[in-house]
Amino acid sequence: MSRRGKLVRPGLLLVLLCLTGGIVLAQSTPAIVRWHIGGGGGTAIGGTASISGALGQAVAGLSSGGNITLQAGFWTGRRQAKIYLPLVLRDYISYFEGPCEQEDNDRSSQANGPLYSGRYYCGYPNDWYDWFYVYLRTTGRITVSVTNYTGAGGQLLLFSQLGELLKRDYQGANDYDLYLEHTVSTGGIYYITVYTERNFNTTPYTLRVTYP
Ligand SMILES: [Ca+2]
Ligand SMILES: [Ca+2]
Repeated sequence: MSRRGKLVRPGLLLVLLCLTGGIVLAQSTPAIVRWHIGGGGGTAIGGTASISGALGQAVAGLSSGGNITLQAGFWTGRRQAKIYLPLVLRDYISYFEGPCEQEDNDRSSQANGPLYSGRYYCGYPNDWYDWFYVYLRTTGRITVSVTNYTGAGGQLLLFSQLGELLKRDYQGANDYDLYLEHTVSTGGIYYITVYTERNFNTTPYTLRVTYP
């Protein structure tokens, strides 16, 4: 019998300690090495725990059944595909869908727009100022019409992006329509204001703008 037979080599001892530690951890402490929160961004909180999700990152991976395969996320093992966002988005404009004004729209920085050319929008003469704007890619004629207008002391105004008054129409006596047209020499943003002095009410007026 030899005492050497009872010795444990240092390397083997380290492996045994690691295994033992792993067993202890598995028995007493839940461990999540890697995770991903699917769906949108934000933070879910319950008690003292909170988990943050990654914005815009869906659950990654493939799911398949039969001849159907669903793929979500960006890191899915598929071959790389090149897309050219600057080309896709170069002429993209996110137009104001309406159908009615969205208050507060009481100053240029709150203006609803850009409006589609030729679309009918509704607004309410329920306050002093309703601001809208259009975006022209090129020069041309802007026409603005407001019909079924039931405010009083009304005005329809067209401004340049720099705030220069380009055209104005005053409401006349027994007048329920406002109209202006103006030819602009440069493209860009133009602001439209429906001004109501009094007789505020919630009968909708119809606003329609045309431009090239
Ligand atoms: Ca309004
Ligand atoms: Ca307003």
